[in-house]
Amino acid sequence: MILERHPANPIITRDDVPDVPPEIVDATSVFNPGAVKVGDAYRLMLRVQTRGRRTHLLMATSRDGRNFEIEREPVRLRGIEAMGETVHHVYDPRLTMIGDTCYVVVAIDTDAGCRLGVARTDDFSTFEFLGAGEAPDVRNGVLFPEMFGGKFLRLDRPNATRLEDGVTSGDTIVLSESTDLVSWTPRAQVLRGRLHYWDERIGSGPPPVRTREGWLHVYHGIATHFASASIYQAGVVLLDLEDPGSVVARSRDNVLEPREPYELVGQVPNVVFPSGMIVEAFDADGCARPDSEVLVYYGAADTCVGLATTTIGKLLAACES
Ligand code: BMA
Repeated sequence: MILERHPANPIITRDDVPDVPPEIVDATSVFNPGAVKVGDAYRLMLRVQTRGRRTHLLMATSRDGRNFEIEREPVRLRGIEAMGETVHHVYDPRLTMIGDTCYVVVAIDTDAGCRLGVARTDDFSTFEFLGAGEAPDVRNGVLFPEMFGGKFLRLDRPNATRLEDGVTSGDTIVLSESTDLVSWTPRAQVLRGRLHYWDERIGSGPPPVRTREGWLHVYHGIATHFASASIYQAGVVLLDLEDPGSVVARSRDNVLEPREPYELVGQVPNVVFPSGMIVEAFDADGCARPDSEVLVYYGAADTCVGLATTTIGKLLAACES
């Protein structure tokens, strides 16, 4: 088994979400968290949905990565009003530490489609919204944890396809670069979906992790060729350290798929959606150690949060398969 589910799964459910009136009362679901570990503190940014199908973000903190205390104050992205557009939902945050600053990339549903916005925080209580890119319809943005020649790099997924159920999706992951985190230029197409198999449509999961072998990246794949529902799974790919636009190795099979009742049944059935990943041990050069424990946080059926653990070595081995 590459990824082992935590015995206490799902580790966060709607019952754990505090009421924060008037915004959050009797939450419907909590899923797709971003994750970082700073010092000894594990931090999640949770996507919480209410009965009005409104979306809020809540921070949660833990000392062991398993038991989380959820804050009673929703995250506010200061300055998001400056977008000048009606913002319907801000969701699926991906968290990346660059130096001592935490950057948050969020999907933002507007009348003009889904855009990727970026915010930053130094204390996890005040979040400064930096802006949203011009690209009209793009999702699943993740920042690399370091800069390349003065530029930020991001993996993102253009929503080039509208599925029969009206959901927009895509089958490519693109490497983009920026100097200010707001204007992005596509640099390379990194990955394509594999028609007929587990990852026909794809999107980034958590941000990539530096290893000696390359950038290790967990992504989600969607099998769309089954009659009743799309199946969201997780897989892994290794990107070149110097040239992250090129693929070194890619898992043939998924490494996590919906199997447990809380993954098979819920707001959207058959979904595991990895969005946060914490690596416990790095070597002196800043590369994740092969024997390091890895915690993968994922949304289950768009309803609750699951945790699965593995090691860097096991994920690397999955890429080679
Ligand atoms: C994707 C996104 C995710 C969601 C997933 C499964 O398109 O909307 O937020 O978890 O679908 O419904």
